[in-house]
Amino acid sequence: MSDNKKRIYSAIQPSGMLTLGNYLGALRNWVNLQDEFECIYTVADLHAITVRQNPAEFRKRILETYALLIAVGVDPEKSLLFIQSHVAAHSQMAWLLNCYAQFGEFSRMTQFKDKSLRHADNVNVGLFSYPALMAADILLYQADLVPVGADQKQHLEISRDIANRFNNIYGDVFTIPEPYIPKVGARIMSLQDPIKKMSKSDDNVNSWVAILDKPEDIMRKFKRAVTDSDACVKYADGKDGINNLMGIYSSISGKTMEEIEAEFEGKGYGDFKVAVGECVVDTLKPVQDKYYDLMKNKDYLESLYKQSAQDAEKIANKTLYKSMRKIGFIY
Ligand code: ATP
Ligand code: LTN
Repeated sequence: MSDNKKRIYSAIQPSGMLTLGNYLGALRNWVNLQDEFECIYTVADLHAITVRQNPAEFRKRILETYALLIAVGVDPEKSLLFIQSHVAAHSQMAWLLNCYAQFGEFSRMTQFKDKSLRHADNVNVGLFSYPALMAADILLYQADLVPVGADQKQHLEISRDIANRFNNIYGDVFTIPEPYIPKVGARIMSLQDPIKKMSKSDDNVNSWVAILDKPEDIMRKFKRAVTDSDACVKYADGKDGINNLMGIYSSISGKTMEEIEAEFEGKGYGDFKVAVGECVVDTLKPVQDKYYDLMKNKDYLESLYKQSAQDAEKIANKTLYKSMRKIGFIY
């Protein structure tokens, strides 16, 4: 890894099947940034246990997520790609940063409010202090830029606040990270309730398209997508369902909203939904083929994640020890 390129850090939770929202909002950018930047990407398994996971499924899903990241185009030769829990510094740094974050600021996090409503029987302290672990991830690697979907903007702001607060006390320890949010695709909505974001942990399987969904399932989900009674493919306030489908189509085809309106002028929603479904199927097909190939070679995956964790640890420990020394620990 070269020293003069700016550094990118991002992560994704292995909390379910990765969705089209994850792909268009985040992963596609991860791939595109690899030539210009020094990229570090993580499967955020520690974050995922803020919601209860079934052990056997969780173990399987961590590896699947790792393979899927390579299948979408993260190149382990160019970028560091590792599993968060394999580098102990993430948990250690999260503890330190918890002590530089305020109860009040964490209480205002929308994700915490949403998830505590959705998992009312398990509002654990980890769910609350989730942003400290996320700040630890980013700050350990002195990342300049963090590619994420729009829903993570608030978490990034808090990471910046924590970093600034720490630097103000101890001098320049952390690089202050900037968010990198795509112009289109930053917020893909649920196909069943288009005012909610498409989320892989949504119980309604028809609300999301998984990257690994079979073509017939993808087509069915798009045909059933909730729209309105207008029957005119036009981007407008109040047409959340159609706006979302147009956003997906635009994000994949590169066409503007005006071009899409012209293409489907005089055609009904049925034709439009089929066109969106087909372009999604075509985009995901090569990713799926690569994924199934990779999963045949678990030894290869294991050698990759072990090596990357060792490489990541060297960078992470340097920042961890520097922060500890600044705080006054003996080590
Ligand atoms: P969960 O439902 O378990 O909270 P998630 O689907 O929101 O998970 P994350 O692992 O939290 O996924 O997010 C991974 C990345 O994908 C983040 O950068 C996030 O901003 C982005 N992302 C998630 N959902 C969407 C979406 N619907 N549209 C655009 N980007 C998204
Ligand atoms: N909270 C993020 C996942 C995540 C992350 C990060 C993203 C964990 N650590 C560090 C960017 C940088 C999410 O997407 N829900």
